[in-house]
Amino acid sequence: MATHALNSDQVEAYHRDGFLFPLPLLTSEEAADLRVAIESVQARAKTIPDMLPYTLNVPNLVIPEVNELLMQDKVLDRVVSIMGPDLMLWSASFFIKEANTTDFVSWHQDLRYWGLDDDAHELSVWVAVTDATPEKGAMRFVPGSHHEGLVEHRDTFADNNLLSRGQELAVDVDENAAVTVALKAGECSLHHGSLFHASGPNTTDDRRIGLVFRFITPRMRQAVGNVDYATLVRGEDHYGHFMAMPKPAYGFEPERIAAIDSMLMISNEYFFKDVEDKAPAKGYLKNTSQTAPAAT
Ligand SMILES: O=C(O)CCC(=O)C(=O)O
Repeated sequence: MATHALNSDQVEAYHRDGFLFPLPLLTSEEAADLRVAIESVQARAKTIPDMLPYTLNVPNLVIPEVNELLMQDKVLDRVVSIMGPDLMLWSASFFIKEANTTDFVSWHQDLRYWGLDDDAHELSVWVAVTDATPEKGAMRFVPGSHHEGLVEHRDTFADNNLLSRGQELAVDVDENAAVTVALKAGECSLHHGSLFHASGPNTTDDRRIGLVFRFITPRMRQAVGNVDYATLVRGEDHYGHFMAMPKPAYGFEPERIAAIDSMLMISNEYFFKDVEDKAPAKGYLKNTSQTAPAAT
């Protein structure tokens, strides 16, 4: 058995509830170091026009420490325990809630606007780079809601909603049944792509930094857009449904950023299906006030 594999009780709990937490991933010192690395790249990005969004939407391609983390056995062994040996990274992104802000995430299911064809083959690993307490806007999960399959959503495009379309579930949510996903810096949670989940604002004096990795199996297909990108991180791809993500642009090299931007523009086809006029002109950008510390 791989060193960091989940045990059978954990795998059963994931399938029953649609999530698993808390799982230790980094020590508090390692989490603090990761925060420094992230914030220093974001501070540098702020000095170059239009670069900050790439640190938020494709951090694995512009922040080396983020790419190193997602490739660690501590992450992949656990995902393999649930999804099987062949694994691709479909995306990575930040959910940053600045101190004392109203930013929130409405009740939603991740897979609603991703165009992917089978919710059994996607899983998110959400890493708490800082503590994620209820006051900081920890996520909330409704246990077992993933068994309902994908349900209707409505778009709100609310300014302080961190989701791309401000989308929210158009069905009743039993909020009393929800579980608060309180995590210490360095811990992570796993959740299923059809799970009902949400999170409230950060009412504290410090930022809340969440870093999420979305993994799929190679058999998944992009059913809404024409092309999609995912990079093999474990095992083999016997299907060829996805193009590999472009090379990293750790130095914000313009030609590499242009290739990343082409990938992001393609993802607008499914993120903004039927609301094409709302798609950003340059790559996909969350509807968000996420910022980064001032350049030093
Ligand atoms: O970070 C948050 O508060 C929400 C994140 C989320 O919805 C997700 O990772 O699917």
